[in-house]
Amino acid sequence: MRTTPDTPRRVQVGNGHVSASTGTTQRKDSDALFAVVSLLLGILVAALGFFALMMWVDAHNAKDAAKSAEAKVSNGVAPASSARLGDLESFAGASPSNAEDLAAAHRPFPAKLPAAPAGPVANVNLVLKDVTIDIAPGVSFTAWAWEGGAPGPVIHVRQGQLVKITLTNKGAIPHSVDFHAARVAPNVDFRDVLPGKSISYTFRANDPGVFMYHCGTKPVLMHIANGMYGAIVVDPAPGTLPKADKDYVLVASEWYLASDGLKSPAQFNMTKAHARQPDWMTFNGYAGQYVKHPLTAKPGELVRFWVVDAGPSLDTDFHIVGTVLNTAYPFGDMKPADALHNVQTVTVPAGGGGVFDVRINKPGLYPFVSHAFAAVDQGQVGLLNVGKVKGMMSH
Ligand SMILES: [Cu+2]
Repeated sequence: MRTTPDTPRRVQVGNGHVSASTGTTQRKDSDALFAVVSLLLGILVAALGFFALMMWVDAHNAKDAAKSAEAKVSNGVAPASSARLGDLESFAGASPSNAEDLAAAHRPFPAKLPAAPAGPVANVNLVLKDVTIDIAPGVSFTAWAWEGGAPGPVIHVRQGQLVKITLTNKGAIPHSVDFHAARVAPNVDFRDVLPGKSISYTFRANDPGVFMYHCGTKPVLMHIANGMYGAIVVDPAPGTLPKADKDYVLVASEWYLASDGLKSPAQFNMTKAHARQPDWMTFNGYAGQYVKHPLTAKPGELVRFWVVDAGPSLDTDFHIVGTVLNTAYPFGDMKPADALHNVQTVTVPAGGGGVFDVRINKPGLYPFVSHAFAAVDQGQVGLLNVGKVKGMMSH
């Protein structure tokens, strides 16, 4: 290395010694010190450079992630990172001071299974409509639902019948109807129907059980959560099941509200629906309606519950307090050989069904619930009054 008096600070580092370019001892000492400092500075610069490189790599990765999120949005997938879920405000349990009176005055959704039509064809007319409904005492909701509210009418047909569906859209936007009991081409029969228009299609009810039906127009989550669902019971061929003395249909569902719905009707909240944080959960569309207006049975009667969970997103864990389910047909598989016996709680999945037979001998008030207990606090509870007993449950 070439050194000159003009460049006294240049040093050569190597082989464990420091050589300086000038002749005096003092200068050699200061040069040595400088060499050490320079060495340390060099290491520092290298370290800083390394961290800078790492930060650049991170920034680059973040940019890629942002680009990929952007691509997902443009593909119609909602960005999960755009909602601040911690800020969600719950309106669970909101009630006016006269809630008890309103609950007593409420006309409960008829849970009793209607008769199936006779003959080879079952004609089903459904009308979709934008209606304001009550989902709990004093809590109203601007639903996209059916002419009679939500859920839609209970449909009852017999295995082997030809079901002729006619759907009329009296709502403001396109809707459709998807029957889980049907084996048809969904792009044809479940297609969107424009406002003011109708659609008809048929399917053979070959599969017995209890099935969900719902609007399948995108975003499906929004259409179901707004109230566009119901249940169809397909009776198994005669002789398959023991005859029930009482048949009740329950449609479980969740409600996601943008306000408490007390002074003015609440609208649907998509952020809560995506977060699966409902304000209310119900059987047949109204919180606790069968607590005030219990379903009934005589001691020893065979009571059959046909349960659909419309969701849109949470399961129902069906349980009857104070007894054990004598026979359960999980998922609505009605083959007696596939049934379960003497079980306590059976899951009904969102979009699925289950049938439950129970025979209760002791008179009393027997709550039926989703035993995922937050659901009970949010309204998914009712009572079976066996033997016309007086009084109410303490819980
Ligand atoms: Cu719809």
